[in-house]
Amino acid sequence: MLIFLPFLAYKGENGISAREETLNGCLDGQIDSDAQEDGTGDGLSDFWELREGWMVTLEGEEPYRAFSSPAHLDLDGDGLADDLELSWGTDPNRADTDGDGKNDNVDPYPLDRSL
Ligand SMILES: [Ca+2]
Ligand SMILES: [Ca+2]
Ligand SMILES: [Ca+2]
Ligand SMILES: [Ca+2]
Repeated sequence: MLIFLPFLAYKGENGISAREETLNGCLDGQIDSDAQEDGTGDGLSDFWELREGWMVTLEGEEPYRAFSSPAHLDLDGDGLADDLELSWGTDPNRADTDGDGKNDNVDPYPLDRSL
């Protein structure tokens, strides 16, 4: 049985419901008229940050998908903005992606905990 919840089901043009945007702290919390809305101005659209994300591949481990925040430029506070985390392939939710004790911004090998 399909339960139809109009409030949850309504999607803005970027494919994210107003409720989901609010829950995720999108800056305006409004239904978007612009599919490319980028609340943080980091060049990554809200939709992309919430739904696409990118793969994080730690040395010797299975890749996993990480999602950045459409409401924060640097959610994990490691000094690397989400767009830099993307280009480095690091996890925007973990200041120390590989868990070796050195934060991503000072770790010359942020995806290898042996280096
Ligand atoms: Ca953004
Ligand atoms: Ca960061
Ligand atoms: Ca590290
Ligand atoms: Ca490392």
